[in-house]
This record gives sequence, C-alpha cells and structure tokens, in this order.
Amino acid sequence: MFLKCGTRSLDLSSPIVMGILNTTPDSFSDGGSYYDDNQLNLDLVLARAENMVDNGALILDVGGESTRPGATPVSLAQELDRVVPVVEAISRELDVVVSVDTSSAEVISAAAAAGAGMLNDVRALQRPGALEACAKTNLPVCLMHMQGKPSSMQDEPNYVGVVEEVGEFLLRRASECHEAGIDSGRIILDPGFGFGKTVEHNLELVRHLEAFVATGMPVLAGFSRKSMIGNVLGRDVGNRLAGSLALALMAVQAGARILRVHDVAETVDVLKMHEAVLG
Ligand code: 9MG
Repeated sequence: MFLKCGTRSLDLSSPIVMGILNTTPDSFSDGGSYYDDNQLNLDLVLARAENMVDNGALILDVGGESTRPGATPVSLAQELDRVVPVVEAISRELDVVVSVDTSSAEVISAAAAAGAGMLNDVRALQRPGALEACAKTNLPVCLMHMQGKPSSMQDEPNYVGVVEEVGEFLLRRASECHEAGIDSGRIILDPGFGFGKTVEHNLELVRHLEAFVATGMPVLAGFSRKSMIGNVLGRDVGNRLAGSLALALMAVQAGARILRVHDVAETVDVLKMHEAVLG
C-alpha cells in the first residue's frame, strides 16, 4: 500500500513512524523547545527534525497550534509564521515527508505551497473552507475524531458506544471528503486518543483498533506521552516512554500503519522487533 505525498511516496506495507515537531510555545510535551527570546529558532527546529529523520522517522508532523486543554488560541498569522518557514526549511534540507497539523484552510494551502506532503487535521476538515482547500492540494490527509473542542473536550466526554460513534464519524467524514473530490486513497483515519475521551474510552478504542483497520483505510495512532498513560501508570509527562511503547506495539499488532510519536528511536526499535518476529 503506497501513499502518494506530493513528490514523495510512503510504503505503508509495514508500519512507519511520524515524529512530532510542535513549533508552539505551549504544547503539552515539547512546547517551547525551539524558542530563543520568544522567537522561533529555525536552526533548533532543523536540528531536532534531522535527529528524528536519522532515527528513522519517515514523516514529521509540524504543528503551530497547541490543542491541549487551556492552550492559548492561535491567530492565523501566528500559525502561518510558526508553520510555513519550518515546512520550507525541512523540505529543502531533509529527505522526509512533512505533514502539517492544522485545521485552517489558509494554512493548508500555504503549507502545500511550501512543500508539505501530507495534512493532519484534529478537526477532520470541518472548519470552513478546509475540505475544499485540502481537495485542491492533492495531498493525503489524516482525519481525526475529537468530541467537543480542545478547550473543554475533557470536561465530560460521553458516548453510548465509543467505538461505534468514533467509527461512524470517521466513515462519514471520509465519505464527505470523497464527495468533495478527495480520493479515498488519500485518506488516513485516526480515532483521536485523548481528544474528548476518558481513560476508559481510550482503552476501549485500543482494544477495538481492528475495527478501524477493517475499513481498509490506513490507521494512524497517537498515544505518545498522553495523559491516558499518566493516568494508568501514575507517571508525569517525562516518564511515559514505556507506556507509549506498549501502546505503540499493541496498535501495530492491530494493524495501525502510522505511529505519531515524540520518541522516534525507541519506537523504531519496537517496529524492528515486531518486523523481525513476523518475518
Ligand atoms: C496534533 N495531534 C495531537 N495528537 C494527535 C493524535 O493523536 N492524532 C493526530 N492525528 N494528531 C494529533
């Protein structure tokens, strides 16, 4: 299964790693890592990007908006400033697919023009103009499920059946994308771990990840350092590697094709062991 990502192409016959590169001052784990005197430092961003590529990331997910509850809302100008120069620099300097984590139509178009090879939207292209902007780019897109909005999504997540509801939402969005001219071969599905879900909802989704894989569309899973791990293990954000790797392995065993992670080298080792056993 190949995913055409602009000038590059990704082989999804084995699971692959997407490294997280948040160029925000306030993301929950790596926020603020690339700032000097309140200014985004492109050299620091590139050094981290290169390190993740050297460690085996085939995609880097660049995000200019923090979606953690309580994060400061970002203006369009800020988001463009945090994303476009980074996409340009990485596409120029490194051999990797650059994904852009955005919900904004303007950022989607600007990112594609700057060399992005993939789009990742936690709001599944529901913002005005996002669907149409994405359709025009010809790039693959990850549609993620979220209940509510980032500022309040963890207040009282509520489902009758979380697996069915998340699955219905993603299939409906995939078909709306298809109707808007986005080929089904460009669509990636993501249940959205931690986005408007209790720990039990997240665990239930992990138990039934095969249901999403059964749609035939590639599945992306993002658990890295998330609070579901902190809740189960009682660990702070800096001490969630083992929990993240355990979930990564379960996800690939269920058939997930893309793992969105902070700890690229360790996750790539997990995938290599998985591959060695399977042959
Ligand atoms: C931006 N972002 C943060 N967490 C994510 C997740 O789990 N999946 C996707 N697709 N994007 C995410």
